Amino acid sequence: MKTSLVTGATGQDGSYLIRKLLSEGRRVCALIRRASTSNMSRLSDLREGIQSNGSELIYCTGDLTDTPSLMRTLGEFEPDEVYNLAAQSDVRLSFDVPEFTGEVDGMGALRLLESIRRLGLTEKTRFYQASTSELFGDVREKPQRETTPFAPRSPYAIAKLFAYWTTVNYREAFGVFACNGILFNHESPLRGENFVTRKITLGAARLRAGLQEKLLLGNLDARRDWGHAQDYVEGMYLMLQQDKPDDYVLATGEQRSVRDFLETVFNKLGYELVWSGTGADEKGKDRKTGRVLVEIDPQFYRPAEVNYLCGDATKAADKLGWSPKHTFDELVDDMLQHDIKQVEREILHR
Ligand code: NAP
Ligand code: F7E
Repeated sequence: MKTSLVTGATGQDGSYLIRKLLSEGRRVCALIRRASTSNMSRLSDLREGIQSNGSELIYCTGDLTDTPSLMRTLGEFEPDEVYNLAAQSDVRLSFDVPEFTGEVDGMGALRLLESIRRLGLTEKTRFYQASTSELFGDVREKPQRETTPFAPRSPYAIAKLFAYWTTVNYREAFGVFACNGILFNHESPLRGENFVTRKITLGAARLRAGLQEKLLLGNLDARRDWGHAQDYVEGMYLMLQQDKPDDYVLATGEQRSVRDFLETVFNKLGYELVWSGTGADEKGKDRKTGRVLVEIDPQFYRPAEVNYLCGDATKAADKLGWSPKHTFDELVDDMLQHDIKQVEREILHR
């Protein structure tokens, strides 16, 4: 049985990837950063131990800022694969905690790769690095692909740039089977509530139920290439099953603005947004009732914004046979239906 170690196991992608790896019959070591409060909500239905198909799930404790815990875990399990998904992944927050973000997102990848080397696992352990479309930042080309120059715009992206090149370097210098997945935004009902898509689907569901007055947002004109996280973990897995290590963009090739996302969600709930005002004074009102549903709060603006991202995943399609399965509409429906039910439960438990 092959063993896969997943860092960032409690996050959105970690929870989908663990299910994928278990379905492939793996022994999965899920690295958890233990805290005084539980962070296991996305894994609450997964029991530690042997699963019904013979695969196995093991929870282990570790932190990307703590080399001994990484050495201990890698040494104990000698995994065939490491998927490094752990990160301080909030771009806005990275401007407030730049050093911490660098430690986890940049140095964390180095700590893992150097531990693999020191433990003599360079020939055994394949490594996936969760790289990001944020590397393209102030984009130099449209759409963005593997050869597009990087132009990072945040401490998050700069830390991820360090991790990207560290991954390439360990592949070239030490022969580690190491891959960068340069993933464009991917969302799901398990997305953190601080990211804009989930903030909108949950906020709109709460607003309709009378639990929230309005939605306060930042830059509505930023454009993103949004896919479904379930499709993207398939691509991560495929990258480590190839004959040779390489770097791949995963994206849908479609881009929409935050405003488009908002209008789609509100339409599905029976509202029609009409816009008035400009900049921080802009408001979105319901056409029928005149009720203000959306307002701008400048605290959600970023010191430096990434305005436009749209990926070209041709290489992943050709070499991995990967393509996204969910449409944009299916993604929004999946998130919104989930959040409507979540709000109903919230009301029941009041
Ligand atoms: P996420 O939901 O924010 O999950 C991040 C995970 O990292 C959580 O499990 C978190 O644990 C863990 N973590 C944070 N700091 C840690 C540390 N010091 N040591 C160990 N674990 C730590 O992120 P995601 O959306 O699943 O994304 C997964 C990865 O892909 C991240 O590296 C992200 O930067 C990258 N990425 C994401 C996207 C996207 O659109 N989702 C696109 C491109 C790249 P806690 O539960 O303890 O906080
Ligand atoms: O912002 C704008 C904001 O925080 C998207 C992470 O997974 O994907 C994610 O990073 C856009 C930005 O995601 C609000 O200014 C407007 O332009 O949902 P987000 P992100 O920054 O694109 C990449 C690929 C990653 O790698 C990251 O880890 O939406 N926006 N108003 C807002 N954003 C937030 N969060 N909140 C607002 O109120």
